[in-house]
Amino acid sequence: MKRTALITGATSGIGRATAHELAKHNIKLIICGRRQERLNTVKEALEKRTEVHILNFDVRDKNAVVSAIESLPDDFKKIDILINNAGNAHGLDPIQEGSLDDWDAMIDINVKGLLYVSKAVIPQMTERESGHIINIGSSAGKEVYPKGNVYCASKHAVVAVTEGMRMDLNPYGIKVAAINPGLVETEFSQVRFKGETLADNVYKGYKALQPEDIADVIYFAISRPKHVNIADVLMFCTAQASSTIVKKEI
Ligand code: NDP
Ligand code: 8X3
Repeated sequence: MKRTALITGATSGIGRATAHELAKHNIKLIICGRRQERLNTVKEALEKRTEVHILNFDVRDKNAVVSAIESLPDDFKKIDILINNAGNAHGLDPIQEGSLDDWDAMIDINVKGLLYVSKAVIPQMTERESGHIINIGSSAGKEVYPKGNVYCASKHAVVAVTEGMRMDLNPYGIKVAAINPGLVETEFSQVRFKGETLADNVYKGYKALQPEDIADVIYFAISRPKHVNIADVLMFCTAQASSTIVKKEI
């Protein structure tokens, strides 16, 4: 039987590339995000390969999360794979200059949003004693870098929540994984720098990871045999050795 995957943050970057990769493999998709037009465009492209359902909600809004999951039509209600990908960095400032709004956004979206969506989906997985949850963490969840403070904290939390989920869901045979990329060329830096030209320089002078590279690894993880769980992956582009070491040709 066809599996169904729910992907948060499917309007852009890693989430959108993952939706395309999974569609190639005939997995039914529930694509989520806030930008309705983007969701429509992504759905239209994916429908050539698989069935697609759109959920438009802000992961920060716990009532909206619950209503969205409850609204799923019968043929999309059974979620086999949950990909908690929605998230961003907001700002890159020393702690003493950081913006409270940016901090709220990162904690509310990257951490609390991931928890809300998981809470809405996990009960059906525990009931069936099967399922696969993939949380998109970051190299920033493994290592703190200057001015990364709250974004790094949010991604450290994702790694911790992933480990906690894996332990608590172990009796139910549910696979839980964190995929932790380094620099990936997406709209991430546009969001982090609020569209400023600073964002244009982030991926210059080297070949960053592409969203499709992360999608490949996600598909690898979800296509392993039942007894194999790819529990934790750290991915860098070849030019990157750590959060602060990137070999650039300028
Ligand atoms: P993008 O900015 O390209 O995509 C972010 C996605 O998250 C969009 O689809 C956006 O959809 C969604 N999103 C953001 N905020 C919300 C919200 N409040 N409610 C619902 N959806 C939301 O960035 P990436 O693809 O790079 O980021 C995806 C994930 O990968 C994030 O968790 C990020 O932290 C992580 N990551 C990124 C890296 C990078 O270098 N790019 C490296 C390591 C990890 P919409 O705006 O339509 O709601
Ligand atoms: C995104 C990678 O290095 O900007 O999580 O934190 S980084």
